Amino acid sequence: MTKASFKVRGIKARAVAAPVRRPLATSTGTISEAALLLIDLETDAGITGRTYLFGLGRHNLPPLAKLVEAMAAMVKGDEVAPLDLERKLRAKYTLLGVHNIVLFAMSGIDMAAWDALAQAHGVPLARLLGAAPRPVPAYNSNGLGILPIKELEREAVALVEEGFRAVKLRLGRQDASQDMESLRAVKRAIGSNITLMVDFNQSLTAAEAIRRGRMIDDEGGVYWIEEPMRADDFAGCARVAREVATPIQIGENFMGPEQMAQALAAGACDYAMPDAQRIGGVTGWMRAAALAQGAGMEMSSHLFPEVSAHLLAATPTCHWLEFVDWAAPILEEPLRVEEGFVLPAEKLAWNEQAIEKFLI
Ligand code: SMN
Ligand code: MG
Repeated sequence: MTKASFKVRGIKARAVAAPVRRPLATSTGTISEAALLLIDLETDAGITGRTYLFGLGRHNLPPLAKLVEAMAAMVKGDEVAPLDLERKLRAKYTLLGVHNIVLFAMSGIDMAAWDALAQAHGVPLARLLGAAPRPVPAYNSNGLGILPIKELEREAVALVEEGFRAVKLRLGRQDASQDMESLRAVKRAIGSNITLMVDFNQSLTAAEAIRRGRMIDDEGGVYWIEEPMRADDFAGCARVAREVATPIQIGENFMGPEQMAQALAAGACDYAMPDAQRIGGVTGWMRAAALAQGAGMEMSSHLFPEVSAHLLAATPTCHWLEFVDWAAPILEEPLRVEEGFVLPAEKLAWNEQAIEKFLI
């Protein structure tokens, strides 16, 4: 059944905190539970568009929900036309600045609206975007935080055994030699046939990023160095990218395609990995994908594997999907992983019983 035109009836936002299988310690803090805001965009066609936002911690969910509700009131009765919704909301928030949680809330509404459109057309999102929902290469990001060496070795093997050919290690300890020791331990544990990325979560200065980047160059075997320094200092990132041979990856903190354009113009990175919630949802992602194509740059995803699998299938320079299973407890069906590839799902459906249990 195809609905040519239908309208937003209301948007429901629910906060949940679901357990994660492994807490993830980064250089800036530990993710110990999945704090998610579930969005249901109800329409007059009887279709409900769904998505979730990531709150980092449960304390951030109430203000994010309030923003989504405020925006819901603005678009109530409007057509489910994501590009028009985006134009309207951007105009309404220009004086406040379309960044951070304002942009997250907009991205949530955008993703839910695209989900409703895909359902109305009876196709998965990738197809609506013009791509077959093909499997995309994925790395297992469900672990390898900043941990003692012994635990790292065990966890690295466990992550590979979950069916992946690539994993990501978090770095950014005070002591560079301990970081290097952890890197060598993980390399030993997984062998040279498994792709290994590292992520500093912005913890270094530019000078220190160059120093440690060169240590990693000398060590070898690292596929990318992610966010070695403050990710919005594009001039600084560009210096690091010039001085370090291992490719520099940034993008999870691009606030919309506009910022990504600035980063690319500055030469701030070798690879890009937008985050669906920060880049502007499906609409923002598709614009970012065109920027990456224009720059001839590989583009990966950050978190949100459920929607990112569809988006990457439609991305000309599709690179790696970051796989985390943090939303799995509240979904009807977990994402399918086969031989290191993630398969875009037919649809996103909530497990209402589980949601009741994890509701905040
Ligand atoms: C990360 C960022 C935010 C939450 C969890 C993990 C990390 C990643 O930077 O890229 O996985
Ligand atoms: Mg990262």
